[in-house]
Amino acid sequence: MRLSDLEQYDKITIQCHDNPDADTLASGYGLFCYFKSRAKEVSLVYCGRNRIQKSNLCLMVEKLKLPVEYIDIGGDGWMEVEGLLITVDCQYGSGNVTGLRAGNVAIIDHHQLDREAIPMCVINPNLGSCATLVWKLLLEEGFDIDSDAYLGTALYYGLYTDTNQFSELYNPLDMDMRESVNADKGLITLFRNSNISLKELEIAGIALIRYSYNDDYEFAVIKAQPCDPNILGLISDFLLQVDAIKTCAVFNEVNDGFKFSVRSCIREVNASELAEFLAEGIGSGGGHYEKAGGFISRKLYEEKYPTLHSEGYFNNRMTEYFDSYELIYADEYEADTGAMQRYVKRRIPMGYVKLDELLPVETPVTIRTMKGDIDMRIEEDLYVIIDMKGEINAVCGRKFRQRYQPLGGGYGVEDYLETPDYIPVIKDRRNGRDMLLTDYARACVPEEDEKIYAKPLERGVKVFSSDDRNNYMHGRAGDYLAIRCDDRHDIYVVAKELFSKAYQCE
Ligand SMILES: [Mn+2]
Repeated sequence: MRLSDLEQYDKITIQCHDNPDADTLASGYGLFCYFKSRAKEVSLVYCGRNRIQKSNLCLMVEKLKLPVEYIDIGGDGWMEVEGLLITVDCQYGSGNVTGLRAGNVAIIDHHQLDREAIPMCVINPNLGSCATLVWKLLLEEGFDIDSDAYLGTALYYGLYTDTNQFSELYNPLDMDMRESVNADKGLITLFRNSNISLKELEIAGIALIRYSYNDDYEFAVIKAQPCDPNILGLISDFLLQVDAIKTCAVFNEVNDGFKFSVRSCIREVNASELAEFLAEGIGSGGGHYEKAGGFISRKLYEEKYPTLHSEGYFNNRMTEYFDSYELIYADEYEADTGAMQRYVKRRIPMGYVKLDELLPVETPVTIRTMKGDIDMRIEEDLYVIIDMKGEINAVCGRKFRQRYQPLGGGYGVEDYLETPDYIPVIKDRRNGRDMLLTDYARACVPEEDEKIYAKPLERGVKVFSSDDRNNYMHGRAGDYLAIRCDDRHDIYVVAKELFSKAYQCE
């Protein structure tokens, strides 16, 4: 569905969820601006027991002149809206949005699907904020975000609050939105510093004295009282300051599940990956190396763990995480290659871009992929290889000519990328201009001589290579541990699904 599909309706009501937060208000306002520009009779509303009272939200409504109206329909009352009803940052029929009645309903949201999908909906649970989704929908229609003086600031603030001050931001589209909108930084600073109430200060204080601690793995877990999710980030940042605590998770219950924040200060634990692990199969999580967060859906949790209480779940799952892998430091690891098979890399076509043909030497760029950002400067004779997962790998010209052979043909995204959720983008940091790397790619194949020893992993590993001191490669049971035959300390992990496609027995 696109926004223009909804233009068949002349009367449109946009409904935020009850107890609105900055994200639902920003998203609603984005839609409001759009339909207004299409000369629709449009209103932005919310219901529920409480009016907006949090001081940052009152400021947001006032300073950004948000035309949001409160509809009081009482406990058992109901109201019918004419034309089209759009619920934004929530799903029609869910517990957190008081049911207005309408003949035609659309949903625009970034939470996990709560019930059956309806025909008119756009739901993308991988995004950090609904504001990002609305931004994308607006761009798809060619709508000029800057045509409204406040919209950029609203969208930016929506993302800011929904990702714990950008610290739990992990989707590349979210990053694109943050960088491209015009936000009034003075107003953002004002909103940001009106963020917690005295009551929340107390919640944070009580939470801090109720930690549980695991001294084998040096982690702490806290369940906080119901509170605004950004308080979780605040508590976990503080908790990590404790010398005995190397990683932590802080969570609480929200309407439809659990929100959580994760922090890590050791290189052996990537907070983003730990957050993903905590939400695996029942929600979504991610973020950065040191700060991350996520959401667990109550419905999925109760199906999977009908009798386990939430503190038990978080503590067990943290322990499971630490039990689930072995640490491999590549430069000192002595592999038992006798127990491994020899394989040779198949010659699968991939994409490559010669970067100095794309941008002048010395240009600072960021290459953004689904796995994260890579900052670099364009160098002479520098290449990037785009693998079938859309991940990129920078190589110098000498290595490129040694290891790859250009095919002399073009590069079709459909032919070479397996699941293009997000196509790698190269950003020129001098002017913020984005280019899709695949638009400039040509095809190549690896030379035949890459030989490895490999074996399927029985349990997880984290491989620390000597090239990159700060990151690790994570493998799970079933993935393959690979060691280059010509360099026993060049150790890496190949995902299970990729291995048989990329390697064959020698
Ligand atoms: Mn949201």
